[in-house]
Amino acid sequence: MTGTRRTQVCIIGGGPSGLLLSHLLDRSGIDSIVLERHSRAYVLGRIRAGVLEAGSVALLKEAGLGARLETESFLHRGTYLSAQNRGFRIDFQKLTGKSITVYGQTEVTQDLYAARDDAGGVIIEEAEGATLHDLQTEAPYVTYLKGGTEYRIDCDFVAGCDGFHGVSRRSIPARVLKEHERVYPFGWLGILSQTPPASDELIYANHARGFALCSMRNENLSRYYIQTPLDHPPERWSDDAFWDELRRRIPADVAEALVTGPSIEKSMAPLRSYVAEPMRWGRLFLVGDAAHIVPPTGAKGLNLAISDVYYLHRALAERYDGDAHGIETYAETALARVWKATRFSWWFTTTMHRFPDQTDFDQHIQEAELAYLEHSKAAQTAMAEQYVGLPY
Ligand code: RFL
Ligand code: PHB
Repeated sequence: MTGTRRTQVCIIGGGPSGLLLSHLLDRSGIDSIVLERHSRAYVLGRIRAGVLEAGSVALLKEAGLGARLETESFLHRGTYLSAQNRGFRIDFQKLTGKSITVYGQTEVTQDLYAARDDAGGVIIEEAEGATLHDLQTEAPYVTYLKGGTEYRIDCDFVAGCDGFHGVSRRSIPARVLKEHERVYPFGWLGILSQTPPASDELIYANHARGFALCSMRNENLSRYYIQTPLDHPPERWSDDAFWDELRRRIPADVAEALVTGPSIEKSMAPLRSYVAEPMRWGRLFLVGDAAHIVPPTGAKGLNLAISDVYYLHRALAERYDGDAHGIETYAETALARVWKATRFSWWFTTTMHRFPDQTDFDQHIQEAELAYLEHSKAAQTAMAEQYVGLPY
């Protein structure tokens, strides 16, 4: 064994959760090392979330990460929902006093890498085989391989920020770990295209042929999704077939004006709701997708990762000031918010998608739910309050 070093918090995973945690800890004078399995280029190449809650934006700005976010993001005061090719609007600003911000996860991650570089933060890329040891003791450590050599990091705490397929959650013994899961019988096929967005705000469309979403990154970069069966590989869908199917599902006037072009990225994402408990085991804390997954319909995944990081960084800062209450209650505090967002994402997913065994009755129920949303201020307020993000 060569190369042992020490840090206060060893962070597994250099996605948004891990980088943001490292950044916030640094601002509280707490030292950390981030271990990332992939290269930075790979992490930045993943096209994922597009929507930030008002609370996420406020946190990023307060943490000094607001420069590009301020100038390159887009404030959306509402969103459109559509049922059977007819759209209506939910006015977040009017109903809740808050808006959401369109700013890609890629941009957030890029800002975080830049901030860590400026502060001299340690991010070890292409770290393979991370293994977590002695998590139930006061002296946990992590080993990993880089370039064929094994290294060891001694630390006070380990933060598992390594996403759904990471090693951290699997380090909790099966007899302790409780998993709650719903897997949906469909996926989202997404494309990115250098075309002006179909609409000034997002459009979530329910249709008897399946769900569709019109989203965007900027004035000339659009992101679209259609619900497809899980066994449809992206290659099966030509660009033309994708555009034709999208047009069939969205409001008729939007479909007519839709500007199409070649896709510059095409990928398929399965949909699941998943929550693991506990989020703390000894000196290990699970954060973000490592602990929970929501279907993307509510745009909650990245935002939940950010709220977990907020709770954990505050708890660790208090702990280094001599108060352990925050780390003892981290799991409970984070999970309370996670379950509310899990419920919202499940509700929005089941309301908007076509299920393979869906009956005529089920379709009517969905349409009635959307008609109620269209005309009830109470229903719209409940939806808007959750979409813009519950407080933390
Ligand atoms: P990530 O981003 O998966 O990062 C985890 C990192 O850990 C690394 N890793 C390891 N490193 C070292 N050792 C190991 N053994 C490791 N195993 C894994 C990985 O390489 C990776 O870099 O988790 P994190 O940081 O918790 O962030 C979560 C978000 O990425 C995720 O919740 C969102 O992308 C979800 N999501 C959305 N969230 C939103 O808030 N708004 C949205 O609009 C939204 N849209 C989406 C989404 C996710 C999507 N997909 C593809 C799942 C749209 C889609 C299509
Ligand atoms: C996206 O732009 O990628 C996006 C937006 C809203 C969602 C999911 C994904 O609910």
